[in-house]
Amino acid sequence: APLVRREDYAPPPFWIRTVELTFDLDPAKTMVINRMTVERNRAVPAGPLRLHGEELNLTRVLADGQSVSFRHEPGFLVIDNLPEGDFTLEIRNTCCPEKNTQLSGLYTSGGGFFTQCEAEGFRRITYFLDRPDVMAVYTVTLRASQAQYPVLLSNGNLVEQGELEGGRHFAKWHDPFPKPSYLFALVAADLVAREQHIRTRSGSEHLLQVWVRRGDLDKTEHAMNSLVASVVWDEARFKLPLDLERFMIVAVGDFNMGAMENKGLNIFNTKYVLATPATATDTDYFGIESVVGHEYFHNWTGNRVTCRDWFQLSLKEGLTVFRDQEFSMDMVESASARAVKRIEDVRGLRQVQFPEDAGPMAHPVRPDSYVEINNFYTATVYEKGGEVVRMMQTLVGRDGFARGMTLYFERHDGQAVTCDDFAQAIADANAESELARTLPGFKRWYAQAGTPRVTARGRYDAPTRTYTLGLEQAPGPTAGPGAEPFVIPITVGLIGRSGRALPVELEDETPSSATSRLLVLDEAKAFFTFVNVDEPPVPSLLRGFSAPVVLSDGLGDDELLVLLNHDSDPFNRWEAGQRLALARILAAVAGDAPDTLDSAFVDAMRRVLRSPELDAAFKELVLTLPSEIYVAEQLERVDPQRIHAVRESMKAQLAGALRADWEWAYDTLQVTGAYRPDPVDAGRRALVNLALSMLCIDAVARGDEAWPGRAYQRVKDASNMTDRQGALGALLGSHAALAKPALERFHALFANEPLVIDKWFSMQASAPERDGEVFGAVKRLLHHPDFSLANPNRARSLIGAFCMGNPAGFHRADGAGYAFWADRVLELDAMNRQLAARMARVMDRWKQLAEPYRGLAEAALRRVAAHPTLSSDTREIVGRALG
Ligand code: DPP
Ligand code: ZN
Repeated sequence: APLVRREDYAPPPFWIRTVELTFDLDPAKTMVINRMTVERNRAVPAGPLRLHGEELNLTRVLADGQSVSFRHEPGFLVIDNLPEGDFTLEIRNTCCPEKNTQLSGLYTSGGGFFTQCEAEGFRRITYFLDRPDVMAVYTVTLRASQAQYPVLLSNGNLVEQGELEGGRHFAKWHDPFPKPSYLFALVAADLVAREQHIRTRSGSEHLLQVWVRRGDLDKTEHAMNSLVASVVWDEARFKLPLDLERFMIVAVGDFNMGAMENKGLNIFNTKYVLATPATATDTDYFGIESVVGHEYFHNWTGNRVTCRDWFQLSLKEGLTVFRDQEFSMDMVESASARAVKRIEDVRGLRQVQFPEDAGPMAHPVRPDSYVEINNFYTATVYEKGGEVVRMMQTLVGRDGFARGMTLYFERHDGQAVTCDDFAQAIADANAESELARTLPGFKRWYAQAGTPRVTARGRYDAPTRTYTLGLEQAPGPTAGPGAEPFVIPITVGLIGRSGRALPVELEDETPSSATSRLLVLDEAKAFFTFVNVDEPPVPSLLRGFSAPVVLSDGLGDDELLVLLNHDSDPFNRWEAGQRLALARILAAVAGDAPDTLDSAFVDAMRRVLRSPELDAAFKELVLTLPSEIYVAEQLERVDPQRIHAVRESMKAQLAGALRADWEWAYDTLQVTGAYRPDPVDAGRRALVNLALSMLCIDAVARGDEAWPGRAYQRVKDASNMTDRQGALGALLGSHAALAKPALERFHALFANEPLVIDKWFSMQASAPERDGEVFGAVKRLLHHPDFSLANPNRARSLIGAFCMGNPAGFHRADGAGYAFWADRVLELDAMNRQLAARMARVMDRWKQLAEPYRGLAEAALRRVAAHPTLSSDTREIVGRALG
């Protein structure tokens, strides 16, 4: 497959204005009639009509009712001799949904038909200009067996339905909004719906539906609540109403992604719909809320205004990630719970996006080229893109950002536009803002890859009571030659040694009592002088993680302890604790210090754990050591076994040194009463689960059976999945003998709950490795009757969880983990290339590895790359890794 370049974008020579699709649905051979009205785009030179098509059987082509000659080119149907002017085009083709293991286009799952068209799946259904700047109005008729497929859904509004002869029936849907083909969807299956009628602020009435398989209806309440909350929030915060009579969510068990925002007919992975307290954890509940929100918010940011081309993917994804993060934060009451969400989001960014941005797949938020667009649904486009939008909001303020959104929709509703158009609208609505002042520089966030480094050094001058902060930036190593400075918003505070917040007034400013403020670093280097500073301050920089950069401020333990104990910014408070831990792990990994923890650190952790002011959720985040992957990212040469050994040892020390404190937490913080997935209860459950895992680690080390016994009991009789999974994790994490019977028990309880069986696989695959036990278990689980490579959730739960989530299990000195990876990627590649390419990314950072890992990893990569029939998706990933 050729490289596609952003600079080669050209508007299409034809527009397709309306599409009438008729489907005769049959798993083995579905017939599609596709009638289009086509207009010539007179702004570009005339040429043949080149329609995308993939794995289709063409049966007929008529232009204005007459047959026309056509030819096939790889991936295209080419029609040369078309009528002058505008015309209708009718195409008939068939496809085979039951053989569609790629899960892109029209496929079958659990006896029903489902579609996934983003990014380029529509061309696997019929021939089309399958590109997002071609927007058409769709009318869709579905015909199928009434008994097997009683529910027939497509985008928009239901206009007609009825019976046909031969036990078949039909439904006709019309979507009044022009849309790109990637937003087309259909569903034909035996489903039931939870329904809710709502009346919005503006008084309009709508029907909301969540469609699931029979038997899953009792698991849809949270998804429906999340949908209602999303509708209310978007109207309240951005004045963006629901624009359809009917809004549907459909859950499907085989799905490559989390969910898909098809206009009016969102299709979701069951993982982001189905939940009961017995089957889903707090994390699952929050995940459902955020994904339901995300897809709903796409209705405006993505659907009403869409992307001109796929290089602009972050236009909708970065913005919609930002919106779902804001939604989740607005859904909680306390500032502390907002901060917890922010910390979790940043932790995810650093764990996944920072490594991506430093490795072979590094690309700008708006990429310049790709081979397979599916490979660019990345943490950079999504999460870093979300951070870019967040920085815009920081630079123009929350109200200013809302004004910018309003202008964006005034200008671009109904259009397919670019990231530049978005930034311009936000800046133009805020002409006096720092964003407007710095816009050309700010847009480098879209153009330059790599995580920028910011170095900060402060100097206090007692006689003049001033504090001068020098800030310097350098682009990340993957930014490319000639990278120019970024515009970096840095929120700062100054804190006295006793914890007092100091004023943050710059020279020549009118005095203010503010204790937090924004600095904008838009050059390579700048100095800021604070006045009226009564004592040498500890700087609290990058509060709330105000920019996606790596900060080096040179603070030592004493200063970090001041921040950990006193910072009014919860993010930096957490960060200070993580940095204290990270410094100790890194020193021990380097062999510069023993891996024994000092009392200053242990006491600080105890103070946090015992603090009467801090929330349990926050404590749990502070008391969790930085992950092995995050530690690895700080190093030039990575020995995953050494990192694992040091981290496990420090965890065991925290377990032992704080035993009485963990016991206290376990005994006093249990949640009683009915399960509610709110942040306060969830925080308590998280801390109790951490306490239990620490107590089990300590007990097993001492040969004490009591805590593992309690954990086992909890696996048997916990009243919710969060506690049950936490207890099972505690047994697995401490290598307790009771882990095995607990696993058996857990499986027996949930044998008929696929999403819980996914957890059962992934918990075993990500358990801390010891003597190859986990790897052995993973290999055995491949042959478990419940395992299937064809189901993406199941494949991810075993192979993904092991290769990505278990560095010490995966990076073996004998290379067997890499060989396992290569075998699975090749098996998957023959079946589902998107999923295979995703799994292939495990090896992104192989060049960082120390020997013998590095050489063995390279050999496995070369074996995959040499495979003769490798998909272009996986080839692009391994090619970049080796290149
Ligand atoms: N389904 C993916 C998402 O919502 C792609 N649009 O982000
Ligand atoms: Zn999205």
